Amino acid sequence: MSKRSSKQFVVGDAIPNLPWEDRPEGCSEPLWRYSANPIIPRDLIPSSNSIFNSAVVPYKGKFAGVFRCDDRRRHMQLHTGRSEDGVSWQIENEPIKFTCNIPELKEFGYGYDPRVCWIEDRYYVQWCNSYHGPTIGLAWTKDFRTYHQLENAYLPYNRNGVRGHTPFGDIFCSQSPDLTYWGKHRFVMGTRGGWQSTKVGPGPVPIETAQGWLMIYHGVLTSCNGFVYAAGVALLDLDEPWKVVARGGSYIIAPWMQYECVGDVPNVVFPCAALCDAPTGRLAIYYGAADTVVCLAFAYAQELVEFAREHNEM
Ligand code: BMA
Repeated sequence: MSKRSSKQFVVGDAIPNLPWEDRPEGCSEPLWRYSANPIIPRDLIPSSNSIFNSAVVPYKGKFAGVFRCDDRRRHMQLHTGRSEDGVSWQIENEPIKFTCNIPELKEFGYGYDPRVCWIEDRYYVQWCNSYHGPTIGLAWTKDFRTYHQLENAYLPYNRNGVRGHTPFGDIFCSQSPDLTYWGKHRFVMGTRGGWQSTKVGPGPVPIETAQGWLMIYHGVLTSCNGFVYAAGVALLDLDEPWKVVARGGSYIIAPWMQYECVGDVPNVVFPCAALCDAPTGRLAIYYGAADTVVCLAFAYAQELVEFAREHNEM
């Protein structure tokens, strides 16, 4: 039975133990930060220089995830993490070693900015993978122990599903019947004014709602002191997700807190995962701050959709 027939606003499963804090009194923002941010310090594991831009999912009643840990050689690596409550994490000190029977892809160069998505019967991990330039790496796992690497989804100079490791970037949607061959590339959206004027790129795996796909995405502004990474929301058509239904002209989160403004790369918030408890529509959004630590923020899916509509600037 399609989950779409459900009367819930969000299509999906319940996560009864979703990390959550109520909106603080007097706060009218669409998104609010966890009061004990950051949840993961840069040196949680002995080898790490920084841990940020990471992806988590519900796993067997608890949580698991793939973490970006830049090590003290400043090599960008992916590590497995586990958590009972989604807030306190144990991250393996050894990076993930992908099982790969494609000779040309066996040599792992670097991996960063992972996303994790459940499809049918397994978790798919997608990350920025090095292959003669940054491209989109793909693997699946069922247990967060063995990861089976597949063909890269793209030619180099694509990542986050975003065009270009460049001073520019737009969001595209591509389709594949088998996760090897990709096509039907469709432009979704490009830059707009202000906080999203330099480039845009997708954030967490989009959330299916009764009104369309809720996409949280990052946008970049170039200030006189460099890039500023913020995040906003757009609503995409359910059946033709390259069609934008609404797009918020204002951000929902920008680097305001000290831990977002100070770090290896100042002024960065970079969401890579959003857990959603479908019956309540509560969202726990995981984001990297200042390319140094992992943070958590909360929102309601329905309010983010309303925000995109109310602040719509197509
Ligand atoms: C982007 C990515 C992210 C990073 C951001 C800010 O281009 O490389 O990993 O968080 O830059 O440095």
